[in-house]
Amino acid sequence: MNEEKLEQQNTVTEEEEFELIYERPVHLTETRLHYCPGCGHSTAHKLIAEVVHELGIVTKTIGVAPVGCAVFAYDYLNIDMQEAAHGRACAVATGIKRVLPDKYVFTYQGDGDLAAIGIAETIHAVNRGENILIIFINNAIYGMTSGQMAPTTLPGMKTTTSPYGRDTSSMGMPLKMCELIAPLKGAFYVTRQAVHTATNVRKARKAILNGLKYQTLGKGTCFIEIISNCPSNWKMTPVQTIDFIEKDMIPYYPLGDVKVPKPEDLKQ
Ligand SMILES: Cc1ncc(C[n+]2csc(CCOP(=O)(O)OP(=O)(O)O)c2C)c(N)n1
Ligand code: SF4
Repeated sequence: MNEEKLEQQNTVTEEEEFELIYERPVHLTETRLHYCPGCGHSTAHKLIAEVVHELGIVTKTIGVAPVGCAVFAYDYLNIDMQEAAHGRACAVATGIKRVLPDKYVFTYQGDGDLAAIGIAETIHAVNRGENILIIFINNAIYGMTSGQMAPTTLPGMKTTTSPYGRDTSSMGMPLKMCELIAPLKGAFYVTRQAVHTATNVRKARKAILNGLKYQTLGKGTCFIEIISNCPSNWKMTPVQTIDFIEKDMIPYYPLGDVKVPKPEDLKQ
């Protein structure tokens, strides 16, 4: 074989050399995320963008952004978004869905937003069986405002407002939102997922896919809790947060479905 032929044989095209196995979801904007390294919000955003793309519903989807670290979700998701005042996302989503029933409507809320100031809106929206998807990011703390205790803060967990650890005798037990709302008749699909490992990310993605798909049935509220990391306010490295989620968060907040539709409920 002459040298020229040998060179041709050894020259691989870019396509041959690199098999594309992952790319930035098309419905994420080019805006640089402000989230801290290791924060679960980025992963949750990515999943929403991917699922909306997979279902081909970007022009039919409207999200409601919270107050909290995810306040700029509307800058990151290339989806129609409406900002809601602190805790009011479920009420705003209710209005949007009732006026535009053919749209896929979801809220994206932290635990301070949804389980503290917005708990009334949340419970009443689910109790009415609003046909919306609620995505609830539980990082057991108020992230944006520098780490105050949330309703979801674990027993004994130190925060800026529970510096000696959450004392449940005076501060109450952490609220398990899935278990709290699942018995309501209006709750159609309730599940708790996480985004700290690849396997859990895949499961969380499937849950978001189901939550949006079920909306076309018009049979009630879908509620997806996502256990998420907050390295900055937990005062841990991103790697340490994975351990904390496994050893401390999941035993208190077990992962998995809390309420699933019966096969007959999945008929139009
Ligand atoms: C009515 C009202 N009260 C308080 C605040 C201040 N505030 C802004 S974000 C926030 C906490 C958000 O925490 P969380 O919902 O858990 O979201 P994270 O930042 O952890 O994602 C608070 C108390 C506010 N913006 N509006
Ligand atoms: S403070 Fe916590 S929740 Fe907020 S961006 Fe940083 S890691 Fe994420």
